[in-house]
Amino acid sequence: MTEDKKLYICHIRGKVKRDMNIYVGDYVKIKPLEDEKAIIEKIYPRKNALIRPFVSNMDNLIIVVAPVPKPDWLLVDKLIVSCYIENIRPTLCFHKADLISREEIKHLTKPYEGVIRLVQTSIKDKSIGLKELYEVMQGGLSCFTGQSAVGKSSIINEILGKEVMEVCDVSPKAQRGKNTTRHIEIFDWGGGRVTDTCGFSLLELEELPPQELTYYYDEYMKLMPECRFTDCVHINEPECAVKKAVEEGSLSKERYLRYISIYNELKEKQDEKY
Ligand SMILES: Nc1nc2c(ncn2[C@@H]2O[C@H](COP(=O)(O)OP(=O)(O)OP(=O)(O)O)[C@@H](O)[C@H]2O)c(=O)[nH]1
Ligand SMILES: [Mg+2]
Ligand SMILES: [Zn+2]
Repeated sequence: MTEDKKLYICHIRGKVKRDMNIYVGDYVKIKPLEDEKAIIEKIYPRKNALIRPFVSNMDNLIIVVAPVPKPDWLLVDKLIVSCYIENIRPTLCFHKADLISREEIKHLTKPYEGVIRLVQTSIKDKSIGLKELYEVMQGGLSCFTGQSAVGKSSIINEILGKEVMEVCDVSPKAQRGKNTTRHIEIFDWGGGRVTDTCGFSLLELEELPPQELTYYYDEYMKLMPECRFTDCVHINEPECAVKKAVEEGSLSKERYLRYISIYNELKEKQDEKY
C-alpha cells in the first residue's frame, strides 16, 4: 500500500529476497508495472520485528487472552519479554469480558497490574473497554496476537465495522482453538493501522543470555537495588528482594515460577551452544 493508499500486488526481486526476509509491516520501495502490479526493489531498515507473530515495524503489540480458551500465561510472559527486547509497547487485553465477573478478571490479571497496560474488552457487551482499546491503539501500527480462538479476528471486525476477517463459527468449547486465521493483513482503521495475526501457543524466545532476563521484568528491576548481589538473577541467591517479595505475596508467585522456567529454557539453550 502506497502513502496515497493505492494497493499493488507485488513480487520481490530475487536478489532482495536472498539478502533479507520480507515481513508483513515492512516499508519497501516499489517499481509499478501495469494493472496494479509492482516489483519490490528494496526493503527499508525496520525498527523492530518478531518471528511470532511475523510482523515488523509495530508500535503496539496487543496480547489477547480470554476466559476460554484458558489463558496461557507463559505465552503472555514470553510475548512481553519479546516486546521489550524489540522496543514494542505491550498491552494485555482480557477479551470476552462478558463471560466472567470483573472481580474474577481483576484476580486473573493481578500479576500484570502496574507492570503493563491492561484493558478488558468484549464485543458481545460493547459497553466494556472498547474505548480504552481505541486509546491504546491511537497512531502507528497495532498488532493483535495470542492463542487461537481468544477473539482477535472478532475484535478486528468490530474495529473496522465490517467482516474483514473470518471468525471461528462454532463456539470454541474445547480448550484449543481451530486456527481460523491463516493470513496476516494490515488495515487502516482511522486512528492508525491494525493487523490481525494467526493464533499460536508455542513460542521460543530469541537468544538472550539468561542473566539478562530480569531486565525485562519491570517489577523485579524496581526491587533489584535491594538484592544483596548486584547481578542477582533472583533464583538461588541469598538475601534476594524479589524472592522475599514473592514469599510475602507482594509479587505474583505464578509469574515468578514462569520466570524461572523461562530462565531455565534460556540457560539450556545457552549450554547447548557452548
Ligand atoms: N462471549 C464472547 N465470545 C466472543 C467474543 N469475541 C469473540 N468471541 C467468540 O470467540 C470465538 C473465536 O473468535 P475468533 O475471532 O475467530 O478468534 P481468533 O483469536 O481470531 O482465533 P484464530 O484465528 O484461530 O487465532 C468465536 O466463536 C467468537 O464468536 C466476545 O467478546 N465475547
Ligand atoms: Mg482469527
Ligand atoms: Zn534478587
